[in-house]
Amino acid sequence: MTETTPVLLAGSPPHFRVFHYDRLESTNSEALALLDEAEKEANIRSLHRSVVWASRQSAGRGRLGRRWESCEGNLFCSVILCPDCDLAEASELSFVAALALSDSIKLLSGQTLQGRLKWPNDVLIQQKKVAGILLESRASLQSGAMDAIVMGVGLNTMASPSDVSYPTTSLFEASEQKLKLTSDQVLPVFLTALEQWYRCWTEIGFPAIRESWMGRSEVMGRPLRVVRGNRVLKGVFSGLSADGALRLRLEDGEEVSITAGDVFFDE
Ligand code: BT5
Repeated sequence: MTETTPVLLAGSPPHFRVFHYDRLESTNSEALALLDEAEKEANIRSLHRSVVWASRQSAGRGRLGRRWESCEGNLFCSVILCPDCDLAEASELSFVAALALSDSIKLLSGQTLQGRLKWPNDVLIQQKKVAGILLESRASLQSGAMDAIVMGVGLNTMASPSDVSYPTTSLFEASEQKLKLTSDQVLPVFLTALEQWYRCWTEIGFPAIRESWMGRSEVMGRPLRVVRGNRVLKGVFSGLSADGALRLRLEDGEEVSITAGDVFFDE
């Protein structure tokens, strides 16, 4: 853990405290380390709405230990949240983050780019991945119950890697006007959108998030392949279930709920 003090970021909503670092291995790891420190002083909740933001990231990670290629100039941040709920409910926050990213893309591009959403945690522009979300939870050493969520967000603003298995893009590459946005311009916009969707989640509830997410889904009604380990399921996306699982209508007409896996378009 590196010592740092909160920075004032123009345009950031007042509810968030942003800690800026020049370079980190992973903003998620730093956020988890901050939580470990706070637990020693029984002070976890003091970190609610703290944001770890790094200008450079050397070992960004995705789900299942995958690598997140962190190209220079892109946004890397992790938001600490302590919602009053259990872990299953807190996993809905990845849909909250995706909606905030999609709003941010629309706003930052002057409505010229659309961030479409792909289950479970991707944001796409023109069917290429522009952002990823990694939720990690922390359990209290004493009670074992979840006491905080780290919402890691990587958004390709300036560049995207070409040597990964899925097509990728950035706001710069995808926009006709070749948008050049710095992460200190992007982060306040994302946090403002996140605050709105977080409030929607806490005050109205997941059904509203689910509806909005489905409205922006890239995959509704499309033939998909869902891969989990060695298992491959083929079918058509038929929506999100009440708890955020992916509903897939299989070729024989049976409908199944999938809680984890990777989705590929099958066309
Ligand atoms: C994700 O995982 O998409 C979550 C990525 C979260 C990264 C942020 S950055 C800030 C915070 N700190 C961290 O350490 N992590 C978070 P997953 O669904 O497993 O997708 C990973 C896959 O996306 C890789 O295996 C590649 O195929 C692809 N990929 C890697 N880097 C990419 C990039 N920059 N843009 C688009 N796709 C990428």
